Amino acid sequence: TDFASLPEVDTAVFTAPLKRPAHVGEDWLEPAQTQYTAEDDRIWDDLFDRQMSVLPGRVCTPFLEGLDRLSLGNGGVPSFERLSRELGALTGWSVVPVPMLIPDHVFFWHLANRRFPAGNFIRTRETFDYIQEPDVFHDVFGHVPMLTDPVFADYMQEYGRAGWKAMRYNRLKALGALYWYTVEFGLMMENGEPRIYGAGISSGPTEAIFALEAESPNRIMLNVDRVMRTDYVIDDLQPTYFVIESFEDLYHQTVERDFDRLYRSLGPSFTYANSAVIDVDDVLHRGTQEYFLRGGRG
Ligand code: HBI
Ligand code: FE
Repeated sequence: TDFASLPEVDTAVFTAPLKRPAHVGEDWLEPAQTQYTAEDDRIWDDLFDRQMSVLPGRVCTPFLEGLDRLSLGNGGVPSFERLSRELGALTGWSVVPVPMLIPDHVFFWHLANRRFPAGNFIRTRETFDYIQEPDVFHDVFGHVPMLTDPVFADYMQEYGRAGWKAMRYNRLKALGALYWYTVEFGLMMENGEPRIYGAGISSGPTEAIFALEAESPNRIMLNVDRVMRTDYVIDDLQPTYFVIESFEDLYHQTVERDFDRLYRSLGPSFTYANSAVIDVDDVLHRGTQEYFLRGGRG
């Protein structure tokens, strides 16, 4: 596949019908990043401070180094141009502004070209704790520091490439599970203990402690095949977290797996419930699932 230009995709088949705003082109890129208000910058700073009161000692070292190297705590929403310049020098990635959730095939195409599409807008005080759509805080605070790690940066590009294959086999749901349990909610061993690297955990108010310390969720060593057969919840804390040994482990599992064979062997729906523990699992912690037995977020 040629990743230079955005190939024609039958969007009626492959992607949810997202309505493209009139001011963006086929690539869904905003012409420029928003000029944020003083209140927007204060929201960024308050979100930053809240996360930094829980993350040290819980998040992986490459994340903290990334925050530091990209000066994400220097006050206000960072400039994507500056981030792209600095990240470009480190790992060749850039950060590009998009208005909202973009179609899968466009998202994959940007990743395959080492461009990270980041939400342009920032949440309000009313939606400070939870927003459905990824905003600039989730995308830039949660995802961008990870792209300073050379191996993780390569994994993200491979994920984008894998997206094209998944679309040909109509297996986007399975590949989406891999994204969910790694890029969004992944844990990684560091000095013999799980640490956070998933952006869905590192950018949110409560999940950092739950993911690492609660009795409720399972913590299971990640196996790519197993994860791609596992259902996931999108609007609550996770029943199961998958743990990698290292980014090299994740990268090699992903590039060495023959996805053509895997997709041919997968059924149309997920095999395992999101709370399941199965025979082949290497279990670090078997969860009580008490949070979900009590009804979760409700
Ligand atoms: N769009 N802006 C944006 N951000 C995402 O994380 C995103 C997306 N579109 C599709 C998509 N993610 C999914 O394909 C992946 O989560 C698998
Ligand atoms: Fe995300």
